[in-house]
Amino acid sequence: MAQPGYEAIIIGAGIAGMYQLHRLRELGMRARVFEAGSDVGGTWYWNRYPGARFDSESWSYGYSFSQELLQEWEWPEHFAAQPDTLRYLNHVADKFDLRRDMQFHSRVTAATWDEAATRWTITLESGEEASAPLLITALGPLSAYTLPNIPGRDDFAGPAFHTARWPREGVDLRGKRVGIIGTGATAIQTIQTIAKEVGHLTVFQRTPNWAAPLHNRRITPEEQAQIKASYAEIFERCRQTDTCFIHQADPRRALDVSPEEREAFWEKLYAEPGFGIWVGNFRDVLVDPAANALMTEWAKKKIRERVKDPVTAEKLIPKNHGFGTRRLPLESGYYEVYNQPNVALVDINETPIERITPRGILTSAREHAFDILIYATGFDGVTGPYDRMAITGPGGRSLREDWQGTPRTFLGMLAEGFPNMLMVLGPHTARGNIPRNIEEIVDWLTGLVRYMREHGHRRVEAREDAVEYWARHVEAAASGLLFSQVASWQTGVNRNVAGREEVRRTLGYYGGAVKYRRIAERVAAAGYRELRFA
Ligand code: NA7
Repeated sequence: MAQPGYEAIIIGAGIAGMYQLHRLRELGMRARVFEAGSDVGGTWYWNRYPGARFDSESWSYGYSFSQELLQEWEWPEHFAAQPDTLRYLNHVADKFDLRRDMQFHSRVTAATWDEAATRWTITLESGEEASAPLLITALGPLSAYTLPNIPGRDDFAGPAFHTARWPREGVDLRGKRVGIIGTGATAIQTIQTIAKEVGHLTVFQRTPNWAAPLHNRRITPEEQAQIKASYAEIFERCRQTDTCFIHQADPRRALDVSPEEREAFWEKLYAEPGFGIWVGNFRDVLVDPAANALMTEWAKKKIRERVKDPVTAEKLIPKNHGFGTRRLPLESGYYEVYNQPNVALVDINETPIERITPRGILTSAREHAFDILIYATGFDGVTGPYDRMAITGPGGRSLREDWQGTPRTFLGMLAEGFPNMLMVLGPHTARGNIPRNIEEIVDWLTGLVRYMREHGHRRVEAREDAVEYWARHVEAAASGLLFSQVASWQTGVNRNVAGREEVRRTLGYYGGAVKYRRIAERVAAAGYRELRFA
C-alpha cells in the first residue's frame, strides 16, 4: 500500500541521514528516513566485528552542531571503539527524537522519478512504496559489502561471517581454528584483536597494506575537561585541513631536508597517535615518487623491526604500492601478532586459494581446516550502494548505466540528469574525517532546499556545463596524486564485483576540503547559477 506523501525521503539512518533529518525538521518539513537495519548507526550499526574502531580522534568525530550534545557526551577513548560510537549515535537519536520519522527494516530497492508529478517514488524490498518531491541519498560510501568470489563459498560447513555483518550477539572464538581472508583496515583491526583469544588463526593475504600505530588510550578526566573547553578550536582546526582531520601536511618537502631530519620526523610521527604519519607527513610524500620511495624504504624498516621471522616480515611488506597510496590502516600491535605461535600468514600469491571446502580453505599447497571463517573482504566503495538500487530518472534513464564508467555529478551532490535527487557524500565530494564532510554537505543541501522553498521552486537539476566543469576539476585534482595510480576501493576497484575488477575511477574530490567548501559556498552565495530550477 502506498504511504502518504512526504516532502522528502532520506535513504539511510547513519550519521548522514540522522543529521539530514534533523536539519529538514528545522525547516518544518515532513521527512521520512528509510533504513535497512533495525536501528540507527549506519556503518557503526553494521560493522560490529571484534576490534572495530575509528582512526579519527573521537573528539573530532562527533557532530558539532549542538553545544549541549558536545558538553554532555564523554568519549571514553581518544579513538572510540564501535560500541561507544553506536552508543553515541543512539544517544543522538534519543536526544533529538529522530526515530519518530524513521522506518527500519526497510531496504530501498528502487527509486523512480515521475516527471509529470515532480516526485520520486521509492520501493522497498517488501514491495511497499513511498513518494516525495525530494530524494536524499545518505547511503554511506562503504555500505555495499562484498564477499570474495571464490569457488565453493557456500560449501563451508561451519559458520562464516563478513565483518560488515558480524552478529549482534558476538561470536565465541575462544580456542577455535579461525581463517580470515583480507588484510585491509578492517582485517587488521580484527586480526590484532582476535589473535589473543582464538586457538589458531590463519590469515590469507593477497595484498599487504602499509599500516602504522594508532596509539589509542583512555581519555583522562583532565583531558575530558580540556576537550570540552576546546571544541570551537578543534572544529576550526578541522576546517583548516584538507582532510578535516586535525592533521595537516607539513609545509616542508622530504627531499629538502637532511636524511637525519627526515628520519627524526618520521620517528616522531610513528610515535604519535592518529593519521599524522599519513596526512601530516612532508607535503611531497603522497605526490612525488622520489619522496614516497624514501618514506616507503623507511616504513619497511619498521615492519622488519617488529616481525621476528624475516620471511614473514617480507611477506607483510607491500610490493605494488608506496606508503600512504592506499588508505593507511592504523594498528595496535598488528605486526607483533605474527610473532605468536598460533598465527600463520598465507601469501595467496604464492599458494593461491583454489576453493572453499566444507572443512576450510584449499590452496594450491594444501587444505586448511577451520571452525570459523571470516571474510574481511571490503566493500564496493562509493558507487556500490547506488549500483545496488534501480534508480530511474526522466525518460527511464538509469543511474547504474550512467555511472558504469565514471559518475557525472555537480559537487558530488547532484547527479547529472537526476532532478531532485540530493546525495550526501556521493562520489566527487571531499572525504576524510567523514562526519565533518557530512555536516558540511548536509548544511549545503539544506540551504539549497530552503532556497527552493523560499523561491517556490519544485524542481532542481545540475546544468550540463556545471557538471562538465566539475568533472574536469575532479580529474585535475586527482591527477597529481600517487594514490590515483593504485587500485583500491578509493579508486573504485573491487575484484569481487563484475565490471569493477580493474579500471580505476576517480571517486572523490581530492582538491581538499578547504577548496571544496570554498567552491560550494561560492555557488550558494551567488544564487546557485550552476543549477536549473523550475
Ligand atoms: P578493504 O580495504 O577493501 O580490504 C579488503 C581486503 O580483502 C583486502 O586485503 C583485499 O585484498 C582482500 N580481498 C578481497 N577480496 C578478496 C579475495 N577474493 N581473495 C583474497 N583477498 C580478498 O576493505 P576494509 O573493510 O578492510 O576497509 C574498508 C574501509 O573501511 C577502510 O578503508 C576504512 O576507511 C574503513 P586486495 O587488496 O584487493 O588484494
